[in-house]
Amino acid sequence: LQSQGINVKESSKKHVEWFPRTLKDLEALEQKTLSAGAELESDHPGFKDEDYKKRRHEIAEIAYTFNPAEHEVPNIKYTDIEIETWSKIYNVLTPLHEKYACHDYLESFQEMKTHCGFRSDNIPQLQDVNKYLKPKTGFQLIPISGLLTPRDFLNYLAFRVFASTQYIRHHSVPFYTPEPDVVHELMGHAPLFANPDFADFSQQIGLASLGASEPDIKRLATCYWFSVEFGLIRESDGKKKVYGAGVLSSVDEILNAVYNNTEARFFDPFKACEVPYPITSLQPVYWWSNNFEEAKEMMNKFAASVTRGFVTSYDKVNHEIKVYQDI
Ligand code: NLE
Ligand code: FE2
Repeated sequence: LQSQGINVKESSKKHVEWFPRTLKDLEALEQKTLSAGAELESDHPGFKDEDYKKRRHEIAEIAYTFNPAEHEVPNIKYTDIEIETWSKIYNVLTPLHEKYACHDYLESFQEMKTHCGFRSDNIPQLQDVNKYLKPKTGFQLIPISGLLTPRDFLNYLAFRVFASTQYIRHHSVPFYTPEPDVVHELMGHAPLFANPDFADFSQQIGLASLGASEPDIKRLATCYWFSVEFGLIRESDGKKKVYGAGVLSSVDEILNAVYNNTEARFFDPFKACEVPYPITSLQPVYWWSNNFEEAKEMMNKFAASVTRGFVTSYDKVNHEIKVYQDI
């Protein structure tokens, strides 16, 4: 840490994990992706499908060679089978969204239909989504080739960068998959990054994760899970609507959140951060906020409680992380 220009007092000197300071540093993180989608678990529906595995490799290669500081995200030419899987999900999800997705999501989804090629017969390209998002909130989606550790994934968010997959789920399981895929990233995550409060909320989690201890990373990742992935919003009419991407991208998860009498708790990061959750099955508990501004304020307090001996902020002109030593 000292070599990077921070004077940590001898007495408070403790080990701090390396963390990215520039967009270029994110390239090093991408090279650390786990398995690059190569080793699918044996119970994955694509496990025995050689063509599917080959295709996952092909798409992973594109992310490997991509440099976030220099390039535009390359377009993928999706196959007919891939587009058919997308259509099947799109056609069932969009009417469900009309009923159960939060207002802000629906609003930017409409715009993305016009500007980013969201259609039943087209899988939108990350680059087209970025052209829409960047002027709105400075957020962008960049491709990764496989799973990142929770630390690395959250670190990207500090830069207003969302690490995104580009492959699509296996055609045999359209309505629920435990893995992120392009349906999850685009139908789930992309639209809300156009909302300034939601964008700030997401970045706060990222900034707090830079150089955080392992237990703090776990707490931040849990907050992320219960909000960005599975959060609900109580709208002004008192009805709870969905904003979490893991719900919005899955027909089964929406139905579970709406019809299965699942529990909903008020999102307090200090409480939510300690609660365990399943990652390969439907959620038993969802957490709600009144609005993104409120969620952002609460996350701000939580982030301030993650002490590391320094605080971080983002310089959006130079796309760099600034580090200030605690006084
Ligand atoms: N279960 C979600 C879906 O099927 O779209 C993906 C969740 C990824 C965290
Ligand atoms: Fe996600």
